[in-house]
Amino acid sequence: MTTPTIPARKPGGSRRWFLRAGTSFAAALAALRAPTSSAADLPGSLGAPVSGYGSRSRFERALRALGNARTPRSTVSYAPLRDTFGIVTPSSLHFERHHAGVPELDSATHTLTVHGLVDRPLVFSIDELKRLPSVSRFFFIECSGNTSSEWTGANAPDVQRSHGLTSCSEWTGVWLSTILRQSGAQPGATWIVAEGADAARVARSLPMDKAMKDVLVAYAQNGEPLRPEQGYPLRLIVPGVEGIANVKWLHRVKLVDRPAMTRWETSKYTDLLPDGTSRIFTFEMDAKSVITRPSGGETLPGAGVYEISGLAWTGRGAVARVDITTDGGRTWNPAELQAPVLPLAHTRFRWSWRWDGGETLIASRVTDETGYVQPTLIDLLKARGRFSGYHNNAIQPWKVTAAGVVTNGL
Ligand SMILES: Nc1nc2c(c(=O)[nH]1)N[C@H]1C(S)=C(S)[C@@H](COP(=O)(O)O)O[C@H]1N2
Ligand SMILES: [Mo]
Repeated sequence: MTTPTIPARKPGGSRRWFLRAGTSFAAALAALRAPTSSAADLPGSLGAPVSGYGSRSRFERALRALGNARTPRSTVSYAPLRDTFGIVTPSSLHFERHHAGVPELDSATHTLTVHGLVDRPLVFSIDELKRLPSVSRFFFIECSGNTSSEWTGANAPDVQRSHGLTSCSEWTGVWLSTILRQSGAQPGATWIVAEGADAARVARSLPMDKAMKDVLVAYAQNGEPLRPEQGYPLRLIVPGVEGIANVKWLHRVKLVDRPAMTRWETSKYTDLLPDGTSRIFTFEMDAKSVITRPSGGETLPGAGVYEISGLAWTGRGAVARVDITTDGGRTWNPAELQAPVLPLAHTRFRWSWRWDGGETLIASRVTDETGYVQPTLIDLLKARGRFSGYHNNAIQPWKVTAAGVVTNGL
């Protein structure tokens, strides 16, 4: 048997760990099992037949974690970020946040009304929307309440509970600008108000320039119609902007001359500051990253090489770099960014780590293309002055004990 050779890569490439480790990958892994005869693994009978709509292997168990257990009906569920790969969140595991449950809407009868300060009020069926020029893009959504547990010290046990209110999908639909050009906007129309057809009638105001720039009226997600939980049959995707603006079950867009000041942009989703002013209409999500593997709740079997992997994103464009520390912040090393690095989408990063078996803290820190650097929680608290339920984008450390137990390092 010959020893497999690892193709040479430029320094900084994906084999960088190998050069650092100065040993073979196999030796660096804690325990590799010797191969056994595979004959016993061969099935003795035919496998299952084809099926009309696929499902995952029964050996896979990752689930959304349901929040708000106190209330009779959970209104939030967290994506299992540790158990997802690449940059697309499977639709079945996309986080959920609904203020009044998931309405049952029929795409055959659902309509979108465009009215207010328009030249021509219009009503579109879903089929009519599908006749307009379509566009498909990868965008993340993040609830501005994501990571709120980490503000207070009520530290979440795992990355699902601490960071699972973000997900990334390929969305397909029509630019809102295409639709608004059909209705025509009157001169005073400086804002739009988008409203959902759920029982809460969630509605958010958006400035007209954003509405005309890159807002998507989406009817599909990851290659199939939207999931009911994600707004079937129609939702707004407002790239980079806090989750609540991404109005689900969209049935109405009204052109107006001022923001509507709905409940969802005043009493909610506003951060009161110590000086009595508030951060309101905080549209763009600040750059944020988190290591998803290894992360809270897992146990490393022993010293050796581990791939550190995680997600980074920013509401202001593309991720420029991610740095990793494995020594509690003394030194930082650039992680490899998995192509494609798309603006306003999750970016997957990875770095191979040779753990010496000692207790340490590991963390990631993103820098976005505007030069903004993800802050520590202490710096963020200094800037904001006090705990707020929203917009915590601080660096998330995970503590690794000598026994390999990974816990929240905050
Ligand atoms: N109509 C409507 N749109 C809504 C909501 C809602 O409750 N009703 N929740 C908002 C919030 S707070 C967030 S974070 C995102 C969550 O989108 P998702 O459930 O598809 O992850 O949808 C937003 N759009
Ligand atoms: Mo949200």
